[in-house]
Amino acid sequence: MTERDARRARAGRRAWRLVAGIAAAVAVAGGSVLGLAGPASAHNYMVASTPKVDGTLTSLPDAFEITTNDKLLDIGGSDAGFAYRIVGPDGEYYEDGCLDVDGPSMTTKAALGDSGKYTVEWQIVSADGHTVSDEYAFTWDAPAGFTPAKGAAKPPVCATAGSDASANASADTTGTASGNGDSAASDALWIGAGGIVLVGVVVAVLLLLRRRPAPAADDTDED
Ligand SMILES: [Cu+2]
Repeated sequence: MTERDARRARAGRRAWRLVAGIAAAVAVAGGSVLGLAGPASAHNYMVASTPKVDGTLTSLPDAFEITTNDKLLDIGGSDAGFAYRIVGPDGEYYEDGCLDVDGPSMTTKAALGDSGKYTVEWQIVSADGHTVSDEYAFTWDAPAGFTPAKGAAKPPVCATAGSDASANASADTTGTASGNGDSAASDALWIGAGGIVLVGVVVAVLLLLRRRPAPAADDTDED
């Protein structure tokens, strides 16, 4: 290769290294904010659930439940950062919008619709303050004589949150709606931030892969 080509190749590699370094730094910084770069063992993980992952329900449970390995962080009993959705085969939401966070467990109630494949979408706040979310499928095989409930196009807002006196002492009438709005907004924020970090990690990995020494340039195009 000519000297000019060699110089250009070196400059190119330097530029890639710089971009890769920046991307990696952004990913690490974002990851440490969200705890993604921290030890995975610090985060709560699901150890049991009703219904079970990929299980089949043949009768409506009193409550749907996610149980994790550690205490959940429910700051001020506000359920902030927690979400529990039961999505039907029609894409509608069947949970009642009310959450109960107790120790390592989160529960909600849902009246299911027609039989079929449902998805549980959940998000919890780990003991260390970081959110963890996941989803899983289960099959609803309704018993004879069951009257299917009607789903909601959007995740329902809990109608009775005001009865939780400790959490909503001063906000019986207006607190319910605004409280859930906050929660939905913070969910979106977490999901958005996680997505940005993920993009950063993917970019960094791609750039690092590209840093492999280039094969001797073939000069046929220029010289
Ligand atoms: Cu964490």
